[in-house]
This record gives sequence, structure tokens and C-alpha cells, in this order.
Amino acid sequence: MADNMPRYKPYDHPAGGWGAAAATARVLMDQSVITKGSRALLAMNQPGGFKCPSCAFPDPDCRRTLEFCENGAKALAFEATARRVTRAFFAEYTVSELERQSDHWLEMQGRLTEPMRYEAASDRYVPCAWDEAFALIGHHLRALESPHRAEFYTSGRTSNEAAFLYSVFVREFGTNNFPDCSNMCHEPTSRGLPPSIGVGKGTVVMEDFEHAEAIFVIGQNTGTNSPRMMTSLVQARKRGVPIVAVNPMPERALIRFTEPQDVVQMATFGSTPIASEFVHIRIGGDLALFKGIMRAMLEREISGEKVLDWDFIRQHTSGLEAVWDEALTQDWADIVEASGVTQAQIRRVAEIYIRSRATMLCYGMGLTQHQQGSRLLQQAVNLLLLRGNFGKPGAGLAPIRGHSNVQGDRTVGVDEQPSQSYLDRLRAVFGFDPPRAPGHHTVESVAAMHRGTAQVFIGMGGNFVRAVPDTDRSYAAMRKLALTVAISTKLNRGHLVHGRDALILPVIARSEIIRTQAGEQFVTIEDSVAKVTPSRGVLEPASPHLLPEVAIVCRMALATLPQSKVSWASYLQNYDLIRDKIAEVYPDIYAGFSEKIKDPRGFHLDVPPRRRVWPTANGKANFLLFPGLDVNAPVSDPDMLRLATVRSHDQFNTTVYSYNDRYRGVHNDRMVLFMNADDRAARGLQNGARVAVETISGDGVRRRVEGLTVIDYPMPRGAVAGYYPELNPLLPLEYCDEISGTPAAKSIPVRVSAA
Ligand SMILES: Nc1nc2c(c(=O)[nH]1)N[C@H]1C(S)=C(S)[C@@H](COP(=O)(O)OP(=O)(O)OC[C@H]3O[C@@H](n4cnc5c(=O)[nH]c(N)nc54)[C@H](O)[C@@H]3O)O[C@H]1N2
Ligand SMILES: Nc1nc2c(c(=O)[nH]1)N[C@H]1C(S)=C(S)[C@@H](COP(=O)(O)OP(=O)(O)OC[C@H]3O[C@@H](n4cnc5c(=O)[nH]c(N)nc54)[C@H](O)[C@@H]3O)O[C@H]1N2
Ligand SMILES: [Mo]
Repeated sequence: MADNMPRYKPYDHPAGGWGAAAATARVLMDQSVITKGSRALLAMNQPGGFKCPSCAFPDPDCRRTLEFCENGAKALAFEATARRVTRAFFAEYTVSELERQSDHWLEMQGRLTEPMRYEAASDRYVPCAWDEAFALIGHHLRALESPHRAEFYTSGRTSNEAAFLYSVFVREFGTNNFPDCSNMCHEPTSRGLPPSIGVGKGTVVMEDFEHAEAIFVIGQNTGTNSPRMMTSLVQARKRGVPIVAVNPMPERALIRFTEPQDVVQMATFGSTPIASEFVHIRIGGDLALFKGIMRAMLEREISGEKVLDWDFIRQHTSGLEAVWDEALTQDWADIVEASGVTQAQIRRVAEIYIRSRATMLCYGMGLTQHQQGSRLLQQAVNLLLLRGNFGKPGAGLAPIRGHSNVQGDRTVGVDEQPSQSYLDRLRAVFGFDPPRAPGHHTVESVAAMHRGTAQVFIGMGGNFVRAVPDTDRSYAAMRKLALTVAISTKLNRGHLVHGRDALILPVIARSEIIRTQAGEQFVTIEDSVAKVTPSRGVLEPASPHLLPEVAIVCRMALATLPQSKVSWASYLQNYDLIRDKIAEVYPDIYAGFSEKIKDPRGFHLDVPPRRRVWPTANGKANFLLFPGLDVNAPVSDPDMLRLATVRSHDQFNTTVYSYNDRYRGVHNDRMVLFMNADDRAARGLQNGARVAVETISGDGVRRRVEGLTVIDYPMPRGAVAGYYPELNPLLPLEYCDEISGTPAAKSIPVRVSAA
């Protein structure tokens, strides 16, 4: 069979191990980065080196060996690729021609090399000097009738220094319109947790994995999206710690994993079983599962067993009574039906939880991307509060963040709903009056483009049009704009779906050296456990014409705000000066930043719940009530299936590395629909049939994707899954978490029919 034919065959080896080692070698070779790449790999996540550009999982403080991560290596290889997109490339293709190419093809063209401007007459991108590019941005921004007509997007690879300056620039310009990738990701964490525990961040540090007595991994595909976390899970498992994996897809690495660092396992083809309890949850069934665990615990408490941590509850919490009463009103039959999990298994999980004196609850997009994602997370907190699982070693909530600096960007000001106290600090430190009204998050910014009120879009990294919901409508919205600016490393769809004027501004990447007149500079990032570390690139920039993100922000500001009160010209050269300003604006967490960051291992930002201090309105940790078992609005259509859009093993968000998804047994295809065989048969379909998927929505818009291949997969009944971003046309813009506005990308109600 030719190697490019689609193949679907269950993967029955452990994840990790030699398969991962081979995949890494292949990718380094394909991107022609063997020598350069291996040098960079050695500096990645090492003290004095740069932070991995892939995920936000922390690395251990003291590393003895090179940590091996297949997907980190891929992210680096695609960043350090030898391929280049030059002016000759843009001369060869019109934008309309490029639009017909796949996302994978665009990615494979390599690194962008110089600033380009769209020329309508030739329908091509043409070279443009940096000065000219900044002048065009300044001209458009100053011409706006109101600063609120511009949208300033941030993706989570941007450094703290660049993100901080960006948030200062945009606020001095006059708006809080900060759509960012977090608005599609962990925003339920940022908005849902503050009323519960007082902060919108995780409460664990790396060492907690060593002290946990039980670990829950919910709605997260660890082996693919945070592979470095597998090391922690394997070690915990070897210590006999029970791991409860909750997922509608039996993700391979959560079942069995070979640790590439384990010489014996590698040599003997051994592996470690990971989940001691695999909970095959219905999509959106987690709320019912949480209520079931709670109910099982309360029943035992009522019968006289001591399962709750009353000292903690009395001293630190408020609101248990209402939550207690509500949980007891939920019938077991309903809990089992809504979760898809048997009562016996729920009781087993409750038993694991009760026996553990320190439990960590880790979660990903499987919990956040629902219509009530924020309130669902509050229920996860309720569970942890019942046994005092905050502020003690081995316990706490661990949102596993996505992009490597998505958490840091938020901490330093990328926030469409900034607090008044932060705005006061900004005014005191910089001397301008920042806007006070909330700005747009991602979904609101697309809506503003639709309405025609937004006119300028600036993207600090990322691939906005491809990441947002409702592809067809969002493309149309984007094309209405007067100016689109993409600050990028690689070519992507966002450059091709553009405004009347459009700029591509190429940047120095994480792995590359930043040189200014003041010498070599480094940047910093904050990982999933609020640890801030320096990141220093080691490779020569992909082209001599690239600028660092910091320089781009400063020069946009200089071109837009000639009367600015901020000394942009000095920040452009010396990043210590930026860190000093971060310390002044955030004295509580960043005091002494420049000094502290001299330690190459970095430092932890204070997260008060780790100290059992709760910065909530009542000073307590709050049990919050969320009645019922539905995390998504029920749909009455009997044919309805819930669709989860997920990542394959070979992509980074909108970047498609290859068409394979090794651990799910898919090769050379991304247009697949994972389905339970009984659901498939009930629709009269054969395994491998071509199908169309259509969204069930009440808004009269037809959303349909055709040409998908159905494959039998151990999905729960009523649940299907397929790949993001190909299935984004099915996700209605308005279908999002009520509190945070995060698109409910894991629970789209759909109908499946023969194509
Ligand atoms: N290699 C690689 N690494 C990445 C990324 C990447 O694309 N590639 N992306 C980065 C980013 S930005 C992010 S946010 C993270 C994303 O990391 P994840 O959160 O792991 O991302 P997803 O692939 O969206 O998968 C979420 C998981 O949720 C499960 N799920 C779906 N619906 C439900 C549900 O209702 N309940 C439960 N319990 N589970 C459900 C899916 O089966 C899947 O296993 O990874 C980051 N790291
Ligand atoms: N249906 C559905 N939609 C989703 C999701 C889902 O699970 N399902 N997940 C959502 C999530 S969790 C997220 S985080 C978003 C992701 O949305 P984004 O963050 O916008 O998307 P990415 O694909 O990560 O962006 C990739 C581009 O970033 C640029 N880039 C890479 N490195 C750098 C750098 O160092 N600096 C700069 N300036 N640019 C760089 C490159 O040009 C590359 O093409 O998508 C969301 N959309
Ligand atoms: Mo994300």
C-alpha cells in the first residue's frame, strides 16, 4: 500500500518509548535541523537555555538528564527548520492561489524572512520596509474614530516582556480590546476560579506530584499535549499512587506508557500502566460524575464514617450546606445516565479519593470547553474542598495550560477585563489614564468584526481566523477589516484571510538569539505552576531581517502615539528596564524581578491558596452551587450526538505537522469522525463510510462539513470526536461558556448522515 493512503488501525503498543524516539528522529531529519536542532534540543528547558515553545508544563527544578519529549522536539524542529519563505516565494503565488493550499502545506514552507505588505492590484504580498510597515499601522490606528475599533489579539507564545509592553501600548492607545488565545482555552479557569478560591490559576507546584496520594487527570490528552507530565505520572504510578483518568477517548498514554528516560524499560520494551481507574465518561458527563462522587462521600459521612475534612471546612470554607443538599437530591439513576459511568465505578473512584490524604486534580480542555465550563470547574473545586485538598503538599488544582506562556501573558496585563487596581497602578507608573470599561474577548471581537464596528486587527502571534469558531462567518468578518497585522514566525491561514490592507511581520522565535544595541537580551515566561523562568535563545535568527516581539511592540507604539509618556526607545534596547516596570506595576508578585530572575531556575509567583489564604470577597474558599447535571443545554433531537473537537498527536493547535495520529491509529488522514460502532450502525452506516456532519443550532445558519470518514472507535454512546481546526466550521460563535465566553468546542450538538 502506498504510504500516503489513509489507514486506520488500533495502536496497541504503549505510548512513548521507541515509537516516540523514532518519530523525533524523523522530524528532525525532515526539517533538516539535525545538527543545529540537536544543539538547540540540548539547550531547551535547561538553566541558561530557552523554554520549550510547545506546552506550558513546568520542568523539574534540577534536571539530571536531558528530558525527552517528542512533541517538544517537533515544536522546536518546525521552528528551527531550514526552510524559508522568501520574497521570491510571495512573488510566485497570488494570495488566492495560496488560499487553495492546506494548512500543512503552508506550515511546511518554512520560516518567514522579511516584512510583507498586501498589494491588492497584484493580489500578492510584496516586500515592505519595517519603517513603512509601522507607519501604515500608526496611520490606520490614528485614523480610527475610536480606539475601541481596533482588536489586539495575543497568542500564548509571546514573552512576558512583549505582552506587558503590548498591554501598556494598547491601553495608552485607549482600549481594553484584548481577545487572546486563553479566551478559547483556560478562560473558565481564569474566570470561574476567582469566586471559588480567589485566584484564576492552579495551586500546585512540580514537587506536589511527588507527594500526591491520588492524581485525577480529567479531560486532558497528556501523552500528546503535555508529554513532559508523563514523567511525573509514571513516577507516581511506580510509587503506587492511584491515577484516575476521566476521558471519553481511551487516550493511549493514559493507559500504558514507556518512559523514554527509563533505560531498563526502553531496553526491555517494558511499560508502566498509567490509569488505575479509567473512567469512560460521556461528553459533558463530568458534572454528573463530580456530583456522584460527592453523593457517595456524603452518604458515607451521613452513615457515620469520617470522610470529610471538617477542620478545613470549618476554618476555611463557606457554602457547603447548599451544595450538600443539592448533591443529595440527585438520583443515582440520573447520575449514571448523565455520566455514562456505573454507580459501582463512581463509588470506587470516591473510595480512591477518600483514602488519599493529598489529591491533585489535573484538567485540560475536556473540562473547560463546555457551555458551563466555568461552573463545572467550580464543582471540581467543591470536591477538593471537601477533603481540604488545598495548601498541603501533594494536593491542589492543576489546570494544565496550553501555550507555553499563556498564563504569563494574562498575569502581565493581557486581559479584556482588567481590575481597577491594576489600572490605577498603570496610571501611577506610566502617567496616562487607561480606559476603564471592559474590552472584547475573542468571541466579542469576532462579533464586532461582523457588525463592522471593528476595523483593525493586530495579531501578536497565533492564527486567529483558524482558531476561532464558525470558520465561514469568521473569514467573512475578517475580510471586512481595513487593516490586519500578523506578527508571526510561520506562514498561516491568517495571512491569507485578511483585511483591505494587510501586513505580515516576521519575528525572532523562542529558540533564537535576541541582540539589541545594549547586547544580548533574554525574555521570561510563566508556566502552568506560576513559575517564572528566563528564556535565552541559542540559535541564529532565521533571517537577518527579523525583529524581536518587544521591538515590534515598541515601534508600533512609537508610530501610533507620538506624544506617548512611555519610554519605548529604551525598552526596545534593554529588557531589564521592562522587568523593572513589571515589578512596579505588580509589586505584590513581581517585586525584585530583575534580581530574582538572575537565578536561571527562576522563581514561583505567590498563589495565596497555596498558603490557605483566599482572596475572595468573603475571605473564604467557597463551595459554589451549580444545580442539576447538565453542563450543556439539553437538545431534544433524538439523533443528536455531541462532538468534541480535539488535537491529533501531530499538530500544535492550527499547525499541522503531519496527517498522522499515531496513538489513535490514524494515518494520512485528518478528516475522520471517531464514533461508537453502535451509534454508527444505528444510522445504517458502515465502518469507513463517508459522512456529513451538521450542527444542530437554532439560529438558522447551516453549518455542515462533508467528506469525513467514520471510524469505529471506543467512544461512549452519543459522543463523536474529530479534529480541530478542520471541524471549526461546525462550532457556532455564540455557542460558548456563559461566564467566560470560551467556545464550547468539546460539546457541539451535531447530526451525522451518509454523505
Ligand atoms: N503537541 C501539542 N501540545 C499541545 C498543543 C497541541 O496542539 N499539540 N496545544 C496546547 C494547547 S494551546 C492546549 S490548550 C493544550 C490542550 O491539551 P488538551 O486539553 O489535552 O487538548 P485536546 O486535544 O483539546 O483534548 C482534550 C481531551 O479532552 C477529552 N474530552 C473531550 N470531551 C470531554 C468531556 O466532556 N469530558 C472529559 N473528561 N474529557 C473530554 C478529549 O478526548 C481529549 O483527550 O495542549 C497544549 N499542548
Ligand atoms: N474547535 C476548536 N477550536 C479551538 C480549540 C479546540 O480545542 N477546538 N482550541 C483553542 C485553544 S485551546 C487555543 S490555545 C487556540 C489557539 O489559537 P492560536 O494561539 O491563535 O493558534 P496557534 O495555532 O497556536 O498559532 C500558530 C501561529 O503562531 C505563530 N507563532 C509561533 N510561534 C510564535 C512566536 O514565538 N511568536 C509569534 N509572534 N508568533 C508565533 C506562527 O506564525 C503560527 O502559525 O485555538 C482554540 N481553538
Ligand atoms: Mo490552548
